[in-house]
Amino acid sequence: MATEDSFDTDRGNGGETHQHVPEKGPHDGTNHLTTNQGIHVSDNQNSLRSGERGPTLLEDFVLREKIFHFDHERIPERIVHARGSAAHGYFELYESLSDITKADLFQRAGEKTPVFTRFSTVAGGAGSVDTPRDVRGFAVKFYTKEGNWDLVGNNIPIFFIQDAIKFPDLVHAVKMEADRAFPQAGSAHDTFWDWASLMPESTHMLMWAMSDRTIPRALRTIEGFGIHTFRLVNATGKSTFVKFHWKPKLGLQSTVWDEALKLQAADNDYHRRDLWESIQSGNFPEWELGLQLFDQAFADAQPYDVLDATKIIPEEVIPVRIVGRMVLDRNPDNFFAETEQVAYCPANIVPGVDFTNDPLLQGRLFSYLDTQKSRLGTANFHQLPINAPKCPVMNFQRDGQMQMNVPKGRANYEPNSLAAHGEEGGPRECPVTGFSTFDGRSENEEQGEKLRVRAELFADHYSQARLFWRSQDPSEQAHIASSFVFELSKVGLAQVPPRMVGNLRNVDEDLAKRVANGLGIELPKTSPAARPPFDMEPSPALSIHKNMKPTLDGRTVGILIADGSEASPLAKLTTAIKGAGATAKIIAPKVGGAKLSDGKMMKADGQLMGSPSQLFDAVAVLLSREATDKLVHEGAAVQWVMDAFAHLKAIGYVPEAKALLDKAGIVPDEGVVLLDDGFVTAAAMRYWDREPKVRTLA
Ligand code: HDD
Repeated sequence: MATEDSFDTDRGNGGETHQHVPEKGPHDGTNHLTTNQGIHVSDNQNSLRSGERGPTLLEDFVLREKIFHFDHERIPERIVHARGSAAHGYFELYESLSDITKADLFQRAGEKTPVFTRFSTVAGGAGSVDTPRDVRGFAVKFYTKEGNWDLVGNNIPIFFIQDAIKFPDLVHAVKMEADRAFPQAGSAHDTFWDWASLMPESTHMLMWAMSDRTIPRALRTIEGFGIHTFRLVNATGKSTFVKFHWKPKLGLQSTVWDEALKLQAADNDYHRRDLWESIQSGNFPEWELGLQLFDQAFADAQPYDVLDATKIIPEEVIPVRIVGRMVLDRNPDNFFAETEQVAYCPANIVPGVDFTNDPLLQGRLFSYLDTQKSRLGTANFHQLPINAPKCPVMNFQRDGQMQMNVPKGRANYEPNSLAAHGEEGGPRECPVTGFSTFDGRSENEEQGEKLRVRAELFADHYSQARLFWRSQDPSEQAHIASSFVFELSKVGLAQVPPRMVGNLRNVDEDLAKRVANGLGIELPKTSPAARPPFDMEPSPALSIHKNMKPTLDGRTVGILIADGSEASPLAKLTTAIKGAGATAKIIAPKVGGAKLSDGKMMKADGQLMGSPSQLFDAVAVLLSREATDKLVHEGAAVQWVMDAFAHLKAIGYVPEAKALLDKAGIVPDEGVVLLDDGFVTAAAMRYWDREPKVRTLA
């Protein structure tokens, strides 16, 4: 038998010395490897065998426990939103909202409430890439003093469907196809467009999905929306309707489609890494929380139904009132325990917040609790640290798989009279502090017979799709039309594209023509509309371009150097980039770096081959003439500047490097500037006007 002294990993290896001798635990028992039963492990390298070359023994509980646990490391992934990244942080209230809600987290200006926020794509599996064209989930768990409130939203303020009963159909249609299991993480395929073209109510959402909203630059640059109309209820019981908005501090920022496609090759984890690194470096992502508040009289006067999740209320009609901010300042300690096991549920609300009769929301209230049981395996998933409220939880719910608590006493039922006889009687209900549901009937919400119908105004499927189209600038419109062409060009079912374009004729004749032309098909007949669409006043708030901030704050600039690059302009440039709040990444042909003009080695952050310009918001080329002469024959270098140009980014260069730009066919415009000529200012923008020079859009 091995004693601690004789323990050595050489055993079982013919006495030869292993290269790696594992570190031993201290003999006092601290920091000692143990089994899950707390038994100290003496050897984590060799299983228990009958003799040096004999069979492994069933008795080896260390081995069996380790393999048993490993065998069950994966849990079922989320039905949707499987791919996600999350972070801890806080919500800070700017002003008391006690006049409109009694929710504790909205009472005291300056108060901070801990949050855990998870962002996700919808269609792809847990191991899929970060940058497909897809809606992004935006789910926030507020750990309030009165229990957990989950605001489970998306980065688009509306949804594909009006009634939860259609959700399984939507998800089946968009996920990989049933027989062939592809494509992964994308909507550009037969079943999605077959379904969508038969569901006119999805048209408004399709407009958003085909816009650049679904190819964001970073999770830090997306908006978030609660989507449904909710209620806020104050201490006197008065209800105010509310729509929740998250506005990113960095402004909206998206990529262009070609860039998003290439990012899938450049970095599968582009968004996950960006979120992690920005928090790691102290550059904390931040959003402001905004509310659109309105009453029943306003709701009654609108030409759409505020209970219809396929409709927005334009910000120009009801302004967004900013009431606080969310800062994400801590990465998870463990991805599985936190990001994977977090269980959001729109039914988790606190006193002062309430639901409406939105039929999509009503169905969600069931689905999320239900799904957690099959995903996390037990009704006790709320006890996992990431899900547990940070306030007392006291009730008579008992037992079940994986019960973590050890409730004391006999009181596991209510009412009981145990307290009267000297025992613990357990908690009791409280009509004052307890959650009481707002009685919607007093505010004209239709209730009565039991019907499977939708309210009349739900039948208008096109007016707001038209509003969205008319609110975009010409470049954004071209992106939308081109996305429809791209997606429908991947559809093999001949009946689908004409049907979809027939629907689009109800949105805008020009859009429909451009899509038909891009597909090379005849303009089909206009699809019949259940209600004739009407024109709404365009809403500039719906445009990304009109809401982007010309800023380098939080962005990344790639600088291409090679042996012989001038040291002092490089130092000046990196200082200026950092001064503007951005990160400078040095890229060189060799990751070890390059020898600068002053003879010093400059270490690179990335090798040219593995760091294409998709990874940066703007690029600078700081090469000597000799290095340029070499790199004009290097595909990766030519592609580096060519892609930056095609992705409408600023390019800064020194005169010695001009030949590389020429080789890439770059015709200088206001975004292509000499380093000394205000490159850092130019780098804060994208150059949309350049696009017609680099690609043909629909
Ligand atoms: Fe959902 C997850 C957002 C409609 C059923 N949903 C999920 C997540 C987000 C959303 C962000 C991931 C949460 C996380 O990070 O863990 N879902 C939405 C939005 C919707 C919506 C904004 C419409 C406004 N969802 C919706 C409907 C149903 C579901 C109508 C079913 C009737 N959603 C689910 C689910 C998921 C989910 C199957 C999968 C994993 C989970 O819940 O925890 O229950």
